[in-house]
Amino acid sequence: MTDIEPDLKQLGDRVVTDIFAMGENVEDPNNYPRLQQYDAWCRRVDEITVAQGWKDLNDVAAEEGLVSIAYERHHGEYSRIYQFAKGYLYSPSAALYSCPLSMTDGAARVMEVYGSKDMKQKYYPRLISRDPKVFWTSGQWMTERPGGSDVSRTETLAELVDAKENKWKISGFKWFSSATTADMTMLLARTIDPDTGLVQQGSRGLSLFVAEMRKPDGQLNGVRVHRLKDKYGTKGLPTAELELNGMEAHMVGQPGRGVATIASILNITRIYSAVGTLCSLRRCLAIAKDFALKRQVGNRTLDKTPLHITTLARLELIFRASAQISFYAVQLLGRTECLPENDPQRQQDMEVLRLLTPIAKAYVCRICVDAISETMEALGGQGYMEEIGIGKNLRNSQVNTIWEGTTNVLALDVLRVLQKSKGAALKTFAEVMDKKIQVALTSSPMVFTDAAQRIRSSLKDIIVFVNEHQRSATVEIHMREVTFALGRVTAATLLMEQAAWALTNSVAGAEQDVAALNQWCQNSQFSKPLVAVGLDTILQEAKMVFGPDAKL
Ligand code: MFK
Repeated sequence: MTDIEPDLKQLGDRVVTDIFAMGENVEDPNNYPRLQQYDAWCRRVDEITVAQGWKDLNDVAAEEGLVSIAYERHHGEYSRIYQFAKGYLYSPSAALYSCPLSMTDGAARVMEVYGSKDMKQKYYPRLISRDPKVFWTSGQWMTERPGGSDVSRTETLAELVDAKENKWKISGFKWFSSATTADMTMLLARTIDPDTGLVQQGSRGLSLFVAEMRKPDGQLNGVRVHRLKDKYGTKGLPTAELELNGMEAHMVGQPGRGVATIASILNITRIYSAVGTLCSLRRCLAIAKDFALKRQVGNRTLDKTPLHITTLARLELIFRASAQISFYAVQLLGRTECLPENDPQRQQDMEVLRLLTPIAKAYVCRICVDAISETMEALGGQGYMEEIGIGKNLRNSQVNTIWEGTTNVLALDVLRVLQKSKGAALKTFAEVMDKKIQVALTSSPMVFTDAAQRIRSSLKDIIVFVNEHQRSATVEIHMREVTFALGRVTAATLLMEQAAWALTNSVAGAEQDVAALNQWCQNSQFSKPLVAVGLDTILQEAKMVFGPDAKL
């Protein structure tokens, strides 16, 4: 482990020097991606030009091992924590290059778990290479015009060309393809039965495919770029609408299991979203804190102003809670990838991670984006100025509440886990949380009694609520609150684990850890009751808000 700290330190120095400059180059409006569809002879070329900084950020990512560390596994189950710690440093300076990296990471995992022998030889080594000349990035194409979250509406079709070679031709339209300059992509398509010509509808008719962006002669592989997206943020990242016309591809995993297989990518990119928003908050909070030390208001600096400092402390608390949740997900990801398959610890970790991932993405992204907005306010008008850098962090982070599943889609994913496991997932989750509380209580009973009582009571309320309502017709309405309540309680438990560890090991900052826990648990939002109301009442209340004549 002695190699990790110096490596993080050198990357920390780079993200405020050369990597920062690369990110700024990408964020310069003069360098935003451009699409040239035709050459001088009216031949279709569909060339996307990106900033030099974008290419440099790719090379840095490869050299720094931002994907590879997780797969080299030199540090066993801790490799994921090491990798994400580096991503955490890199991301706020890197103008969303973390987006192609997240999909590349997910694609590497799919190749490792589901790839054929050929795919493991051809793609896997490229996706995890540290050599920029060998390193490939991957896209991930799901969303189509008729549906984003509802992939059952997918129109793209896959026609079998050669069964022995597992060769397919894919045609359709992908509405959001991020990092369109990637070298390869993972995409969903609906297979045409070669015998009957029939196409199975619904999401169970979807399979996962891998395809290269270009053919060996350099021509695009049956892809036409219709246009680049004009997005609210992530401006330097090329996102495009693509028409696929006979794109050569190979099926990955079992036919009809596309959604379940691509979920391995989603579950990784969703953790990237949480960590990506978290580190943007860290960057913006650092700016706000520094400003508070220097800005004079009346006869004192802002950090001596009670209302201002209380506001910043609340944001710091949100950061700490979010850091605990996000890196707990990273820890579990590392363990599930490294422990032997038949290890009971692995089974338990997988169960907890499956429930935690949508909670982390939904809760952390939501509260951190709101908190970033407040850091902007903490600098007054200066915070609103582009040069300060909070604006671009806010714009770029906002996408994390949307892509790879919105807050509501993830809340419904939490419901999917609860219902599919028939309550077992929540039971395991509660047991794991309770064990952490017990360990903390044993180490310092006097310090943790009050917080432990509050957390246990909150957890009990959630379990009672879920058990009562998970089969009811109206359960969906409550899932956002249930998800957030689980987020709050997870953060509290992990803040307690952190404080207990810090006290036991006499670590500097232990007192702050205890204070953070107590403030989190005493916050009025923490034990916000979950209230069940009938569907009619909810609809009636919503309609009253919209007005009597509203069509909604
Ligand atoms: C950064 C730059 C951004 C630029 C702008 C971007 C803007 C936005 C661009 C996008 O559009 S990103 C959108 C990416 N799309 C998503 O994140 C999809 C969101 N929707 C979901 O996540 C839905 O929940 C899902 C598509 C997965 C629902 O699909 P189904 O087929 O209706 O779900 P179903 O039938 O419940 O599940 C099928 C199988 O997958 C089940 O397994 P079994 O067949 O074994 O029972 C599920 O358990 C499994 N599954 C679903 N989600 C899973 C999962 N397994 C593990 N983990 C998960 N998360």
